[in-house]
Amino acid sequence: MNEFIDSATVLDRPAMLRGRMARYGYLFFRGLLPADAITPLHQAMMLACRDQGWVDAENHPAGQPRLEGSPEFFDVYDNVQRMEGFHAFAHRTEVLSIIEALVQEQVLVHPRNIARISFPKAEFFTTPAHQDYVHIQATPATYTAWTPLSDCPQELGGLAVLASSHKLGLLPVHKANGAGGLGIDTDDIDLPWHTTDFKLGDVLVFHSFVVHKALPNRTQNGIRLSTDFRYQGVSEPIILDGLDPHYGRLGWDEIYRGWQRKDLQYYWRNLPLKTVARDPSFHANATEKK
Ligand SMILES: O=C(O)CCC(=O)C(=O)O
Repeated sequence: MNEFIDSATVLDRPAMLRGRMARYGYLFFRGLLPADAITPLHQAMMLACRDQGWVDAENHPAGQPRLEGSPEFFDVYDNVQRMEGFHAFAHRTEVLSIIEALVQEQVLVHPRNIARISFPKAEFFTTPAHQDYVHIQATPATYTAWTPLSDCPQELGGLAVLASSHKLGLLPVHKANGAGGLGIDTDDIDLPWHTTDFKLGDVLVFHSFVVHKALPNRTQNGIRLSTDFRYQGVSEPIILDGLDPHYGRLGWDEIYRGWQRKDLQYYWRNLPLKTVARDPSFHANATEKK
């Protein structure tokens, strides 16, 4: 795997950011966010794991790996979705300015914010190579910001991008284990994978057509916590359920109970959004994995 190209040095050059995104399909920023913007969320999520007996006092996994989407997963994940700090983290100005440079208009932060909890000893469930568009839909000009909530060396299961693969258009999908449940066969694609040993504060932004995957968590007892948030320009259409909480289990009223900040609640309702229905055919037509 090659090392990511670091765009932290060209942060204040919007045309350069757009140029690099057009060329590689991603922008990586070393040290974009201060540690104190991240560690409280890491601690809160670990505490939510500890409350349910998923981790011990050292934050080491207790018992079997918990897999996203399994019934017990929601014992913790519903509580993460309730956290004001988790949703507020999607609105960091450092990230919003980058997206604004890309879309060149007012930014819509998708309310459907996602956190990942990746256990060791669950390699089969590592997020497969995929393009986000099949899940997000509506407009290709959607960007994901992926942020690990701690240092994330490759062995803890960071994210890797198939550089420039957004230029290949939409690729066929097969059913797969791991987040999203859809994978792409990349064996015959002659493009390089880029990744890094992520440090606390690093942020990876990528286009919805770029192929990316998680690396397996090969540590003995480390849990990788990360967030993935989506952004687009307000004039682009958005899928209707992109305005719902991730997994749609809780209503926003339930999630917002006890929050301090009103400006982070229902903020999209004041925007002139164009919503479109979800196209179910990506999942419906996915082939079995060879
Ligand atoms: O963090 C992960 O394992 C998956 C993140 C990702 O690829 C995505 O949400 O599109």
